[in-house]
Amino acid sequence: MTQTKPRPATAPVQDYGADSIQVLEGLEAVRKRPGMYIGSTDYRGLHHLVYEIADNSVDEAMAGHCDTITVHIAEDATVTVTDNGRGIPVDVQSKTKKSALEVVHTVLHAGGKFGGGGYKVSGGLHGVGASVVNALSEFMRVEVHRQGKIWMQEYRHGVPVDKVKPIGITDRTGTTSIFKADSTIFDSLNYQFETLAQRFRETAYLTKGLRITLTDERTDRESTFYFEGGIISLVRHLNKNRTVLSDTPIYVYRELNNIAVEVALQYNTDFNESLHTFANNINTIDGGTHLTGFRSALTRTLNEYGTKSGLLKDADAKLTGEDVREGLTAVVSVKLPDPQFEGQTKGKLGTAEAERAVATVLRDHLTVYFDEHPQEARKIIEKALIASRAREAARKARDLVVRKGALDGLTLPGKLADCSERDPAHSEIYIVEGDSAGGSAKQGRDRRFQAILPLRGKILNVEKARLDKMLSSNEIKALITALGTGIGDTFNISKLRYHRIFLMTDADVDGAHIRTLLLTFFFRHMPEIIKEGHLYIAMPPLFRIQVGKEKTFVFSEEEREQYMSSLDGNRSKAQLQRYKGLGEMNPDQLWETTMDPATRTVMQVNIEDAVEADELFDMLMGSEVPPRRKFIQTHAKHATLDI
Ligand code: 0RA
Repeated sequence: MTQTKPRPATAPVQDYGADSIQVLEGLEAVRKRPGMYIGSTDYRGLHHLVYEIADNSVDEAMAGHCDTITVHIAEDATVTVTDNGRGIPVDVQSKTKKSALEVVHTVLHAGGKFGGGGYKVSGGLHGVGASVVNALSEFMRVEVHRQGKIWMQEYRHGVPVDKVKPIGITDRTGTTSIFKADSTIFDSLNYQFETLAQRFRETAYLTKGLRITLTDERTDRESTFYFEGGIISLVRHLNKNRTVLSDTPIYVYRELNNIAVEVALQYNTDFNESLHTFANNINTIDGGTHLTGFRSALTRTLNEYGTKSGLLKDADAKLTGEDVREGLTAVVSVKLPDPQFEGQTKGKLGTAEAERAVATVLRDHLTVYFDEHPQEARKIIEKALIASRAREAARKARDLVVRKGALDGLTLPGKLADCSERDPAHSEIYIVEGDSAGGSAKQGRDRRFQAILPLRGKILNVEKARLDKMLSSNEIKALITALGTGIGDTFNISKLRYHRIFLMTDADVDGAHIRTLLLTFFFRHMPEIIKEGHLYIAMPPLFRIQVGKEKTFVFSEEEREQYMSSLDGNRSKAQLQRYKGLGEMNPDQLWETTMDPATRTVMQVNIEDAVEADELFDMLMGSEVPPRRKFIQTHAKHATLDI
């Protein structure tokens, strides 16, 4: 994350006291290595600035002093965050002889110094505070309404222009921060409304009663997020297209040993689990101790109630965790002082105490709830029992298939054209729709490292089907066998035979449908493959434009228009070819446009966040086309691969 762009150094300040020198050194450090403080200087880092400032206001809301936050993006990429909290303290501290407001905005990690107690969102993943945002902004201005006065300070590249001064009187309290990110540090100042909106929507769900409004002057868009029920609303939202077992989600909020535990859950008639966990409002996509506590309490309490009530007979073996999570939609949110995050992406809560806190709170609550709602309890236990029996049947079905050697990767499917390379790290597989496209791909490929698996016709809807039913599909069986990983309990990613898996389908509606089904299959049954970055979408072009010897491939009508207008006078000389489908390209063309690592364009599929991925299913499975396009745009990033 080295910076090469020239940019102004921090300007000198009037007062050269030891504190000021330290401050300057701090700001310089941030400006020299922004990546160390905010992760990157690409669009993620840019959006991070907004979250840093907004999260301070969310902390104020969590402390119970603020219920409205507005975020505004101006035409010139200036961002304004306003809250109606108590206002950042402005009093002069005896030690530094500076206003607390100034200290927060100029000293690294000064954010947590006051307002002790209370849980902080900031201080989480990158929680670096206002001083880092300030250092990375060409301009910042903070206005505090407090004790009848409006206090103000401005900064350039993090350095105060003047002291904190009163500039007027007011009858309200709150903080307004205005900043413009430094364009010499960030790749671009192009904020994405949807990216910000998604994050604020999630924050609003997690902070009951908080209203967050996002406005965008560039596009005149405005969204307000307010969920009276907090995570109850989130569970209802996640279940909105599903048939639920009871109308009202089960909900508990309780603080135990300084850990605030909030859980909402509701069963539906589907087979999938939709479980989302948060620690201090941070989405812990890899779970952690709070998740473990949730799971163990749920399984244990259901078994206890089942036995006590006679719904579970001795003949029924105990319900397993998998049984009780079938068709479960749940949100677990904990808030705790100083959370520890683990794992490569810091997406896993490590704090040991959270496990017992969640387990105790949930178990106590469910025990009372089941006693008071025997009908609801009965429905849940019956559903888990059905799941248990179905799982047994599925296991038998799988054993049968496995015993026949059908999935073990030893007997590769007949229609797989394998590559000669044996090292998975250097092997690729193209999963191709249809036999004719499969034929072109087989001829066009580099057989040394590229395998082709043609799939034919409709692949069954894996979203709705249970494993045993899925395994009756020859297409799915061939896919699993070719990949080599096995499936279900026996899935083992280390056996993956190709580290790059490309879904190659036509650019038409049928192609999109098959791609959706395949994506769904991977999301639901082999998520590790996506998480580890093995899954890609091949991008066959829609047009070839040739001017003289120069060929250009474009992927949409808009791109074609754009390219053609850029040709000006040469436009008449351009030869345009439209590809109707993969099968229509000859093997050479398919190689050149879609398969040659030197020239192809591919999209890597990634699960940005589990909530979105979960919502995705309704969306992908629905008939609405625009949201599906959006999925492709936002969840798959363009990448050109080299071998
Ligand atoms: C600590 C103490 C007090 C206010 C805040 C923090 C505070 C910080 C931010 C950052 C953005 N908006 C904020 N709102 C409040 C005040 C304590 C008091 O008034 O007694």
